[in-house]
Amino acid sequence: MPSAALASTLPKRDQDGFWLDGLAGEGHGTTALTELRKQQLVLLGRGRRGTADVVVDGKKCRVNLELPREQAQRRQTRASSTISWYAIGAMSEPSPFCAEVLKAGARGYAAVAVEKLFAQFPELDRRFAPNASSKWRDNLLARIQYLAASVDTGHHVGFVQHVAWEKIALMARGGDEACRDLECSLRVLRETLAAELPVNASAAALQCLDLTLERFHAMPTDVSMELDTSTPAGTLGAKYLLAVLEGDRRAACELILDAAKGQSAITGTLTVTEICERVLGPVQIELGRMWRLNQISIAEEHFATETTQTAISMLYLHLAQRPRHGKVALCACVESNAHDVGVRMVAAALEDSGWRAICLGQNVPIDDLARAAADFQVDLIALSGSLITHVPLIGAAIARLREAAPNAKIMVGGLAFAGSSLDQQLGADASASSIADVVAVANRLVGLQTP
Ligand code: B12
Repeated sequence: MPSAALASTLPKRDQDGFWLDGLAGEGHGTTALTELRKQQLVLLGRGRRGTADVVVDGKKCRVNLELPREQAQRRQTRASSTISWYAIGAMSEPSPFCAEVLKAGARGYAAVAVEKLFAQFPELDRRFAPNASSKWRDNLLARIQYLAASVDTGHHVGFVQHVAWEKIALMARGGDEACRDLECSLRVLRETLAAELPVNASAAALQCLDLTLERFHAMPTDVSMELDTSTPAGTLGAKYLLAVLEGDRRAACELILDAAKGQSAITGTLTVTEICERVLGPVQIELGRMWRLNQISIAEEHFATETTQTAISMLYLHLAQRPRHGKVALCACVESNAHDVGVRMVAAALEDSGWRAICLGQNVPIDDLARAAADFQVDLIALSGSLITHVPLIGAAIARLREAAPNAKIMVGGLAFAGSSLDQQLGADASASSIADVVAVANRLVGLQTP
């Protein structure tokens, strides 16, 4: 389904030159219009032009799949006038229409792009055997989804960052050749979308790809270590990581618990919040770096993350025994986000300072989130997103939560928000980048003093 944000802006009369025969009149709600729009997008995504007959709400309707030329040109001019913004990494104008077209036609575009890619670089078939084309189809499909999320939010830099992440991972696995494959596939994707996307939907996607390609060669092929072993907390993190990589969960957790109990020879006493912020958080990021550089396997990353989750759970018993002030926070990752270490740390930090935190963890469907917010009568909702693809869903969740829990304040955070103003764009009340800031910001939002 199109996002709630898009659904709420759907025009009754078509502003893009589509005519909504039979549905634009009285008695048909947003759902029917949304469904009609979806069918238009699917057809456009498949490259259909002219008109088509579709059935919506039991009624046969004719939709126009051609746009008036002047409107399309005006949109393209407006979009291209914002190019200079991308150059400095600022936000662009969100293009939810482009995003919907991309999502609706993603499989088709990926298939066409793979055909072009293999026609231009026939050796890929041999190098990626067996099932070379299906591997590339999956790869391009995922890339189109990241692209859709970036144009949806106007945060084109999100796509650039994703490709930069991929470039390092590929460099570590296949060297220069793998990086060249990535660049070629992006060029072919651009070619494909330039030819296949409806003219009024292409500008944002092409600009995002151009920005990425422009920066491709400047993207690093290596990344430096996250843990700062010149500090006691960094040294503790390094010892913890070593114990984990040796497969010794108990030794790893004991190191962390010793710090919480004031028995660590390395750090002395650390609060739960300090352990999250200065020890376990950097360890997790270091794990990501090691995986990216092909130094550890997925199994090792999973075991380490699992151990970190255990450590966070054990720390729960060592929270400061502050009296509760009565405010309640709901902490969660929206659906499709599997990264819940950060949000668990947010919940721990809030609990540590007197909040009652209800942490729902990863991948929470929007309706259930809304129900929980209403049932627990929460004062604050903290939503976490790690990838750019999580951001549109957080936008949809905020819209839904404003109805379900109108008095609750909403905070967003996580890797996907780093260095952007996406929080304001989505209509959140605040954001915070570090655990230390989370409590101060949360307190301010609900009118509490931070000690
Ligand atoms: C562990 C991990 C996983 C685990 C997660 C398990 C779990 N239960 O959490 C698994 C294996 C599931 C996973 C999957 C994927 N991952 Co992953 N993952 C990581 C890794 C290594 C660590 C994440 C973590 O624990 N970070 C530590 C926490 C503490 O950091 P944080 O979440 O940013 O939270 C901090 C702040 O952001 C803030 N915060 C967080 N939430 C909130 C909320 C609020 C309200 C506020 C105020 C603040 C706040 O507070 C925290 C403390 O400072 C990162 C590497 C990295 N650099 O982060 C990659 C990473 C995030 N993953 C990545 C990717 C690509 C993926 C996958 C797409 C991989 C794939 N091809 O399948 C999937 C996507 C899954 C999905 N649908 O979400 C990339 C993202 C790159 C990009 N820019 O697009 C990264 C960066 C990988 C890397 N090696 O560098 N991943």
